[in-house]
Amino acid sequence: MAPRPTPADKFSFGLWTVGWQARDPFGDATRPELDAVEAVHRLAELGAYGITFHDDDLIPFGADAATRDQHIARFRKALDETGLVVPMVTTNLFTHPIFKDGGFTSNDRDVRRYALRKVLRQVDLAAELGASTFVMWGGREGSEYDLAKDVRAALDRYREAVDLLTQYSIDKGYGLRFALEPKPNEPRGDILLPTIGHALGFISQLAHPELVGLNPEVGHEQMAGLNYAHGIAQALWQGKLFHLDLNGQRGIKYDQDLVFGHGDLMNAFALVDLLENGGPNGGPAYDGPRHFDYKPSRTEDMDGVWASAAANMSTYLLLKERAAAFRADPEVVEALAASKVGDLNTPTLNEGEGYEEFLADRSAFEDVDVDAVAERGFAFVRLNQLAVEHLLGAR
Ligand SMILES: [Mn+2]
Repeated sequence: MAPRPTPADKFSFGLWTVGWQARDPFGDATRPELDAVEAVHRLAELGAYGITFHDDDLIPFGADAATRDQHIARFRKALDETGLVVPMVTTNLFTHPIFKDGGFTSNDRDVRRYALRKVLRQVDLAAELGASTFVMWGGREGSEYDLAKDVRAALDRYREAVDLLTQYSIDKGYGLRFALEPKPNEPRGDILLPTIGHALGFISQLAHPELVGLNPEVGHEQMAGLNYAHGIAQALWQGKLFHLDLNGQRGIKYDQDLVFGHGDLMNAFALVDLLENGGPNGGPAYDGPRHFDYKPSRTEDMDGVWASAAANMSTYLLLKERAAAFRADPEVVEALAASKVGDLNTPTLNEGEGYEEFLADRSAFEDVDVDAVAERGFAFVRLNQLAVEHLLGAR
């Protein structure tokens, strides 16, 4: 039996996920439009705690002020009725044709100024709805042709935009944190800030790096052939895991946005173990929303949409159960010790030891029996097989 989620599990969904009508580059929509109010109610019934949205998911692009207010009021009423919260909002600088060469980094200055105004308006709405995180996925910030984009100038303009947004949030007292979402490609041939590492490097160049972190997505890192759990670990290590997008991806291909765990299940297991058990004293390493940014496959009808939404949450909870059982298994504890996993926490140098003392320590070098040390096995495969057995319910 799959465990049932409750709001305490902090599961959240993008409005654009369950609301996706399944238009793709080769085919028309296979599902009807989903009203935002219905999405709020259905997600609450399924046990989610939060809903997130791009400005254009809730309010049609170009809507006048009265229409905009109506959409926001209906949405707020649904939130009040269900208790669902809005922990994060994001912005759409990719759908409208004006953003065909990007928003913050378009070669056209008029587009850049328009994009920044659009985002400032959404920052106001984020604060109004009580969100604490503002995500920015720069899907169109990039190029197809290397000579057509001055990447250093584009990064200057990207920085200029993020610096303005952080200063605005500070001056308004919004208390927002901004989270950049890396992706290597799609829809652009090459997107700026393509990976967690690129984005971390960019953040170090900002006016307020303390207010800017990451929103890494499973599939986006895997599209670049990278290890998502490793990327999340580095983001945690640098205090930059502000938010995350959970989904599934099967290898280096187009962005699949499958249900969480429906791609690399072993990596998803390691990820959940890290998030839930990787903190100090074995507690959670991350306390933010467990946010799903997936797309119900084009083959599914509306019943399939809600079944797939529930699948994300039950897969996460099952992996959390399996990870707890893995950590509690005495044989795993022994295997972790045999693999010296915990030993990596011991500093390489002795306390107070500088390079002079270190160079004088013959036991560290001159007297080492290199052949004997080289013969030691690490037994990593045994440890991994224990993880597989827990994952398959054999333990
Ligand atoms: Mn994606």
